[in-house]
Amino acid sequence: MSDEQRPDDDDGDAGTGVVTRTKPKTKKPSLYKVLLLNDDYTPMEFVVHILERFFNKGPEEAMKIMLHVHQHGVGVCGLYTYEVAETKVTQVMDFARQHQHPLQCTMERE
Ligand code: TYC
Repeated sequence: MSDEQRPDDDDGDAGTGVVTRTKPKTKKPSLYKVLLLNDDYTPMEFVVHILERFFNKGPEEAMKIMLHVHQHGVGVCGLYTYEVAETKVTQVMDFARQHQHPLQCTMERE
């Protein structure tokens, strides 16, 4: 059937269409930095342990991050989706409180 012969559909636009998306549109999740803050009381070894235990850092990387926080006041432990970052912050804050250290951990959108 030619274009001239084909009956028009009833939407009144004589068959002009809208291009439809074939690939489903996906959104990348926002990432959040989990930050450790320096203080004068939390032992250095405790901070290194936190970085190994909750952020899966090796001993050398953990030491490097701890010293960065000690010297600069704040440092990034890792980048995570919102819920994972929130869980890390809670785990660190609970663990520090259990050991009566004033260590502070927060998160910030990348
Ligand atoms: N400033 C602490 C000390 O001298 C060590 C420390 C490092 C504390 C990093 C907190 O997030 C921190 N014992």
